[in-house]
Amino acid sequence: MENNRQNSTNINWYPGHMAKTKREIKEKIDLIDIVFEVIDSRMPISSKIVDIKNLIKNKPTILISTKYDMCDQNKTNKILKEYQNNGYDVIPVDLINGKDITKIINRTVVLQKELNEKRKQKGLKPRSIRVLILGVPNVGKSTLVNRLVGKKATKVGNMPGVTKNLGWIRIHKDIELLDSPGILWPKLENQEHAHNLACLSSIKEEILNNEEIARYIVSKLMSDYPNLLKQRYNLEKINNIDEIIEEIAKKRGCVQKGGLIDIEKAHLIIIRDLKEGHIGAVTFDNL
Ligand SMILES: Nc1nc2c(ncn2[C@@H]2O[C@H](COP(=O)(O)OP(=O)(O)OP(=O)(O)O)[C@@H](O)[C@H]2O)c(=O)[nH]1
Ligand SMILES: [Mg+2]
Repeated sequence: MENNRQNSTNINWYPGHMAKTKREIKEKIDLIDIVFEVIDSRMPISSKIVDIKNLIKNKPTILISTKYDMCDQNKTNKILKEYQNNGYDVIPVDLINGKDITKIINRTVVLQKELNEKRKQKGLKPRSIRVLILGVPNVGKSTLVNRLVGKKATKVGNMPGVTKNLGWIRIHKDIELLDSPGILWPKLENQEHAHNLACLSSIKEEILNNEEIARYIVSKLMSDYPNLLKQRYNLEKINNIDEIIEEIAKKRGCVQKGGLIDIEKAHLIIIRDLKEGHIGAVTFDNL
């Protein structure tokens, strides 16, 4: 795979506002009981924040794997199984369909019971469990909040001493959610993970140009999903990235004035096709 990639930029991107986000999460973390850590099923490894454990002080975590409907389930299941083997509570979800939300609620209620069992032993009264949602950009955090909130939710009144500027929403009689999810950026130390994030999430604009993203997508499809690549663009042979992109450009009528091939337009088509799921169900991480 690596060999197929030509002229690839070394991604070394860590936005300045990350320090601020981390500080905000540190402020919030003592107010919450559990974390919904959101990852993308099409890249369950690349979209997971490596150093999250320190940040969330080992709070119990439910790993919510979004966009399960868009992923290569065989491949993704193996990775999610590995997380489970490492002690994670994992729930794959299709947030567009929304029926998986009940699983998240049920699992959270179990954790709430455990929390109150501990409180009881300390002589404390039972209370709702408080949840913070965390994840990389574009992973589905807002969609998840909207699904959880649904129509029934009500704003939670100020809790003395804890809320000040934070808004809590009651999403169930026993569950309260911090209304603004935390956005995290991975460190992008691993170049393959960085490229996966660039082509499957929304952070690409800042770190890679369209040509590089499109070329990476084609190289990844060549190695992992050659048949999907052939089918989508009706290609006979797929030996060389330049030839493939040129062929896609021709087939999609990407021509400039004077008949020149508009390769930039082809790049955009490839990127959009992947993003919108037109190429098929894919997972770009491998165990
Ligand atoms: N097919 C599918 N699409 C999803 C799913 N979850 C989220 N999406 C889509 O993914 C895109 C990003 O979702 P958001 O909820 O805006 O993601 P976010 O994490 O809040 O993004 P930022 O606020 O930019 O950090 C939207 O177009 C959603 O419709 C899912 O389970 N399946
Ligand atoms: Mg959002």
